[in-house]
Amino acid sequence: MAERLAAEARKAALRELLSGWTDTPGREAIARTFVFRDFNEAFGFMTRAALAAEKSDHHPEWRNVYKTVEVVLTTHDAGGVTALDVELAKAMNAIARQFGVA
Ligand code: H2B
Repeated sequence: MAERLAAEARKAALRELLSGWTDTPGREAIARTFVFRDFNEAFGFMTRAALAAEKSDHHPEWRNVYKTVEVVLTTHDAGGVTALDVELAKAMNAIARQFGVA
């Protein structure tokens, strides 16, 4: 099982991630809201991110409203944020950049 990151390691990981990810108040999780041009692009992002998530057997909590995708990442098995979340967050940033979202 992946090892849970303590508060400081979680903050350091957030600083390393390019942009947008924040700690989540009241939960050991990281979050980012992505805003795309339209629903087509938001769902395209979700489709590519879903494939990446399934490949690594690590899955997001997320919510889509029209062109906005709210993502929360945590490792349920570990009860907190692990390297698996950091890797998925980086992958999502890279996919979002393919749609012009920095
Ligand atoms: N995703 C996330 N975010 N946390 C987990 O602990 C987790 C997961 N566990 N995807 C995986 C699947 C586990 O349930 C399976 C059995 O590997």
